[in-house]
Amino acid sequence: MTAQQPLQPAWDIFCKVVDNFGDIGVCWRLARQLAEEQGVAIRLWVDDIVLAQRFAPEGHADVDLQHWTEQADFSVAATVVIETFSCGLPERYQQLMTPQSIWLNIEYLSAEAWVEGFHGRPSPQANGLVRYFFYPGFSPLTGGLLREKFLPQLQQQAAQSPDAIWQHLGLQPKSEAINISLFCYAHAPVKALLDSLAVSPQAVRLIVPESIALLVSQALECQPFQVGQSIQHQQCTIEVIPFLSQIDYDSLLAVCDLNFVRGEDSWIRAIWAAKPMIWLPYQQSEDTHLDKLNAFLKHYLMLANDEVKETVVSMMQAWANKEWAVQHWQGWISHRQSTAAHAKTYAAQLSQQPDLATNLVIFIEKLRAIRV
Ligand code: TRH
Repeated sequence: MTAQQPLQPAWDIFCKVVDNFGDIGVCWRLARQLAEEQGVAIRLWVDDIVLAQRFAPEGHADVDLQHWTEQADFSVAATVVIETFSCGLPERYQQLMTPQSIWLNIEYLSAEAWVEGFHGRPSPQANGLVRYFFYPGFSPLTGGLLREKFLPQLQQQAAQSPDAIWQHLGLQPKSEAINISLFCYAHAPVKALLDSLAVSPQAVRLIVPESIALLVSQALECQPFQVGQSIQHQQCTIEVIPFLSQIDYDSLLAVCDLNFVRGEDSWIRAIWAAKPMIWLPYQQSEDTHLDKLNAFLKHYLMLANDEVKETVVSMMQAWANKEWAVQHWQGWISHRQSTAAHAKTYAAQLSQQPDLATNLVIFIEKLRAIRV
């Protein structure tokens, strides 16, 4: 009786949590989509396993979540190895790899033009292995964007029965107010936003996930807000909600009228929600995050009319540069319809491109073909 041979895992994905939720957010979404849509069994190696389990408590039948530690037993190297955000592969693991191993590094997302020139390029390693750069992006010359097949159905449900989604999220339908979701970093001008919403010409509901509730309570110099709390701030009702599953967060974005998002994954989810959005990039040294913002604005507004261009640029720039004021909120309200129409058009056009998981599979099949 031979010892049970370890199952050959089809693909290994390595994820190192830098901070926040985006590293695990992107990796979990990719692993789940590869399993569900591409039929690939995945081993997902994560260093912060507690965060990963908190992030996806339900797990997934075809995603084997593994704790990436110094002592981890890799047993065998997968035929396809996906490193994410240049997290590096353990030396011990690289020693298990062979020249037949396919090693990709999925980089952070950027709308900057230089990405197209780096996507798909090989990087020969000192140990003889070859690592390929795989850049997500907004153009057909990049790896594309994560986009699951369930999204159109989710959006249709949000359009046809928003009340059912509000109930599912534990919130009362509030169609007479402008519903806004807020997800931002500590450096965002939250107090200025709250002050502008307080004097809004139309009632506003600001939905705040628990992970940033403290930011909002501090801006109002209140005791820390708790999940389930509803706080009236003049024209603005603030409602604190628990951290949602990724799918429920998609639903929230789809039923809101305006979404403030950040980083990488929620940025793309807001695009697919096809609603007006304000993106705050992850802050980087020498303000390089502002280059990323400008590159995205250029792409996002390529086909927009002047009114939409002016409104969206001034809002996103003011939000990123801590210059938010009442006129930004009032400006959006007077151009709400045109920015909403643009968001729908942009999402419809961008979703014509193949999604990242599909591009990944195609890229790997091409590599396999030239390796035989
Ligand atoms: O949390 P983030 O700031 O993560 C960041 C970015 O990924 C950034 O690019 C990276 O450099 C840095 O981490 C290290 O923002 P992001 O990317 O939007 O990830 C948040 C994830 O959390 C995303 O998958 C959406 C998800 N989410 C939920 O699932 N439920 C929620 O309630 C909320 C608010 C977010």
